Amino acid sequence: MDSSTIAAVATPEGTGGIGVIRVSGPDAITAVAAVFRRAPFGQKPSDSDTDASGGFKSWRMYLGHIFDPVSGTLIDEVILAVMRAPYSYTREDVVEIQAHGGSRVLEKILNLLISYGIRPAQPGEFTRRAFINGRVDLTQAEAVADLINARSDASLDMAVSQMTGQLSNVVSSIRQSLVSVLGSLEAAIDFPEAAGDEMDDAGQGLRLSIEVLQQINQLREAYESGRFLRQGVQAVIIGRPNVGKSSLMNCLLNQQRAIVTEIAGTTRDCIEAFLTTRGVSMVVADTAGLRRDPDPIERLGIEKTQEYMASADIVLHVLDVSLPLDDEDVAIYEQLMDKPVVIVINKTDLAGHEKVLHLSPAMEEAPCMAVSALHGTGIDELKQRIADMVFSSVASAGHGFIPNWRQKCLLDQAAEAVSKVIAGLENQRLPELVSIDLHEAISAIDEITGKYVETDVLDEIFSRYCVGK
Ligand SMILES: Nc1nc2c(ncn2[C@@H]2O[C@H](COP(=O)(O)OP(=O)(O)OP(=O)(O)O)[C@@H](O)[C@H]2O)c(=O)[nH]1
Ligand SMILES: [Mg+2]
Repeated sequence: MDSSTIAAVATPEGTGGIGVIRVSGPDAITAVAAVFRRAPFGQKPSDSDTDASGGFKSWRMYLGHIFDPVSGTLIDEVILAVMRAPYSYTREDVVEIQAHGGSRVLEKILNLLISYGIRPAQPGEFTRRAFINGRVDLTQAEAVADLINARSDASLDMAVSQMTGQLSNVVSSIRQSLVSVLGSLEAAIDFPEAAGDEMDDAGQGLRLSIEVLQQINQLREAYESGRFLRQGVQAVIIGRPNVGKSSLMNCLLNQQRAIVTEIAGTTRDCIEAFLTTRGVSMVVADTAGLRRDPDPIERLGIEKTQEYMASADIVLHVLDVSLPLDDEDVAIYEQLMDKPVVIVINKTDLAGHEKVLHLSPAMEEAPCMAVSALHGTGIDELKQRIADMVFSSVASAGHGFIPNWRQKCLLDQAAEAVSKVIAGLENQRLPELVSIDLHEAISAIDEITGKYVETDVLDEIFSRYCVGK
């Protein structure tokens, strides 16, 4: 265990009203005390403000100045928040210095602390210490990064529930069941003469293993269907040239992002933009209109459109209500196969046109929204429809937890091992052999919560955090 004391600026770069420097480790309090003069300046602190040795009390805030003891120069007026071990974020002694939020001020304070033997923290090192010191498990530590990076209400809610240990609870109950199956197998190995009980134990072990596999599979499915709550939804707007795809994109963004003209084939490249709507974050892509006889540049654009379509989570297929449905519209729709799709019937404002578009039988099955991208009508309803589609797939995903990719890979390993356990119990294989698979399942589960985890895995996880967290 690293016993150094670390410090970092915990607030974002740039200027702000206040900036926080966080210090953690055995020397945190003495180092900060050496460069801090309390207010009211010149007066002795009263007994109630300090502990028996005259030092800072835990869970107290102190107003004063940070100064350079060598030159005597005053650096800033600050508030210290002192949290003594183990009642702190890292379970070590922690001091948070609330200074003014100028980058130069914060840099000076940090350098001063470094001259007192404190070292700059690595990305995520405070949270890593919280994990190493047992304050949080690995799923909770990972949720801290998700919480900071959350760009929508839905991903924020998910991060909060994971941070408060709800995913850990589900995973722990899976582990408990596996351990209890292991217990009965080991009893069968150690006391083979208790043959009568063995049959009962094997039957119960099998039932429990099947239950565990179901729980693991629910979490794996949640990853597939809820991945976009973590990563954002990839939505792509497609359709024939000139139907109003770029106009729709601009309407969704409420900004003139893509060029709109009456010339068919205006958009040549795919244009992406980020959008948060109804608690869902989305990357929307406007694409080149799909048609059979494109010019060479359009052809390249169409190839890109096909790639976007293949990787999209949701497709918005735009049709022009003022034109009859065309073979090409049907052909585009058929390419989508089983992708979630919303048919967007555009240009509903056009007076004098037949406003009912006769869709193909397959298209009739898809959700259909009428809009006017020119006037912005129907756009709110369309956004709501997209959000509903996202949330309904998440709601059907089980516990409401969405594992991240690392956790999902370990769940895959656990599922494979538990399937082998089930097959072993069903075929009455030797308990010694079945227990090998059980151990494998348990160690995959333990890696999710970080009970056993390699250092390089931790390095990889925490390197993605910001410095100061
Ligand atoms: N009346 C009416 N015109 C619209 C509407 N939406 C788009 N348009 C017009 O349709 C024409 C084509 O619009 P775009 O948004 O450029 O269409 P697009 O599908 O991106 O076209 P390409 O990029 O060429 O494939 C423009 O003249 C728009 O002003 C609408 O809701 N109502
Ligand atoms: Mg366009």
